Amino acid sequence: KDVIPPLEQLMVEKEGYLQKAKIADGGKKLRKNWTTSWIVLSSRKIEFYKESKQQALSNMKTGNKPESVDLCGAHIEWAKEKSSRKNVFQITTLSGNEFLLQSDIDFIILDWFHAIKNAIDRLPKD
Ligand code: I3P
Repeated sequence: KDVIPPLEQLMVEKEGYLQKAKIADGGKKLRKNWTTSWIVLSSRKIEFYKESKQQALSNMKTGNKPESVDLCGAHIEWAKEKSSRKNVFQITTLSGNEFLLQSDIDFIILDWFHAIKNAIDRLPKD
C-alpha cells in the first residue's frame, strides 16, 4: 500500500539542470563522469534525474526512480581543487556518497549552493 509522505517533504524548493558527477559511493571512490542532470531539491533530499524533466515525469509512471540523496547530516563545500572546471561544489552525505555539481553560470551555481546549504542547516544532523 502506498504511504503518503508529509506535505513538507513533497514541497519542491528548487529545480533545474546542473552538471553532476558522483565521485564516491559509500566512501568508495568512483571514476568521475560528468553528466547533465535534472535536479530537484526539497526540504530533506535532492533527487537527481538522468533525463529531462519531461522524460523524468513520464518515467515516474513506469516506476523508474531517480537517485535520491538524504540531506540530513550532509556537508556542502566549494571544491575548487576537485576539478579543472569552474564553479564546482561538493555534497557529502552521512552514508559517504560524494557528488560534484557544476554550472558555468555564476549566479546559477551560487543560487544552488545557498539553497542546498540552507536546506542542510535547517535539518537535524543525524
Ligand atoms: C576524466 C574526465 C573528467 C575530468 C577528470 C578526468 O577523464 O576528463 O572530465 O574531470 O579529471 O580524469 P576520463 O573521462 O578519462 O575518466 P574535470 O572535468 O572535473 O576536470 P580528474 O581526474 O582530475 O578529476
